[in-house]
Amino acid sequence: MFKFLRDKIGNWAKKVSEKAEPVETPKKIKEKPKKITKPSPEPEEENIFKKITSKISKVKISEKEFEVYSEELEMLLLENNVALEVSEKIIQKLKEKIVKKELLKKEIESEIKDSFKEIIEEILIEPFDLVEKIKEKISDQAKEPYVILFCGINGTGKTTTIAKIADLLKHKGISCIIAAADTFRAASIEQIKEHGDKIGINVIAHDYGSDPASVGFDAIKYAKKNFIDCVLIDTAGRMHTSKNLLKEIEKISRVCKPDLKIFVGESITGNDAIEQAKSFDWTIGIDGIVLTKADIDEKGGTSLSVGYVTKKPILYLGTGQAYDKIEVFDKQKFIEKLGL
Ligand SMILES: Nc1nc2c(ncn2[C@@H]2O[C@H](COP(=O)(O)OP(=O)(O)O)[C@@H](O)[C@H]2O)c(=O)[nH]1
Ligand SMILES: [Mg+2]
Repeated sequence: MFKFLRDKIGNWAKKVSEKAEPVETPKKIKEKPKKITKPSPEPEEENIFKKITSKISKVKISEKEFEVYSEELEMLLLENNVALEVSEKIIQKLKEKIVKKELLKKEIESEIKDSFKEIIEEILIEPFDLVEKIKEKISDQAKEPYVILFCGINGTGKTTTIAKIADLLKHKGISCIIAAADTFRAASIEQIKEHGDKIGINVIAHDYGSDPASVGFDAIKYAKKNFIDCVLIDTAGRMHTSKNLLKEIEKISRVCKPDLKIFVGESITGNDAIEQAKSFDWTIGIDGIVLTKADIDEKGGTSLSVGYVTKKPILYLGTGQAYDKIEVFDKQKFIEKLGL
């Protein structure tokens, strides 16, 4: 996972540290005035040795040098699915942190990596705890179910993610039902029902071609009547560029009044996933993101960028096809996976 980005950042840091020019040593090293009152704590010989070695190995990266390196870095980041505005931000921050700073040559690689770590920590949005959020609402006297609407384009893993989340919530003692509001794609109702059977969760479905908003509405009604804690609404995949289909999801959202709207995107699609997230956010206002297929994402840039660009947190990463292949998005864990 995220192998390419990790290696690229590491290799770049190494290269910069190898190429960095030593700070110019002064022509004459001024003789230190002899201290009469306080004796030197270390032998004179050792002091001189330290002074010389630190002078030789100290490096400073000039602004000009950094420009050259940063062009290369920008390419590496873009190639690894980091969005343009995020790579620009990284470079600008990195410049502030390392340019013109006197560093020991051996320290420069770790200094760059540490700076990266800080920058990435700043860029990633802190996710909220979905389980806690649901528990907060259902512990309320109102006894209203917590409603989550899932959106995204075709094939990103919405239905699979819903099954995973339903299973996860069930294990946390939160009862769920699923609304099969993808009434459009052939076999979609059978697919979600099959998941429901496997994980032991009821699915509320109408016929194909029926109004998806009314499926969601009925599922909420059923949940209220049967004291079910959470309703997960599956929807048909729609291109983020199709105005009519976006109108339809806007209607589902208006009718069902979800507590949370989650965009499901593929981590492997890079900038496209970011454009999709922006478009759904613009249409219904998303609250969080699930990035699927992180198990086959070698690059990692989408996970790094999508939150920053949309200002919405990544809540979970999908890491495989099985129901338990879902991980809470953890900033520190992500940084660790990048090997920083
Ligand atoms: N490797 C991998 N495959 C996934 C993941 N999530 C979903 N899939 C697969 O992606 C395909 C499409 O998933 P589906 O849930 O039907 O997508 P939908 O059209 O958005 O509802 C299926 O073959 C899933 O098994 C994931 O996290 N990792
Ligand atoms: Mg589906």
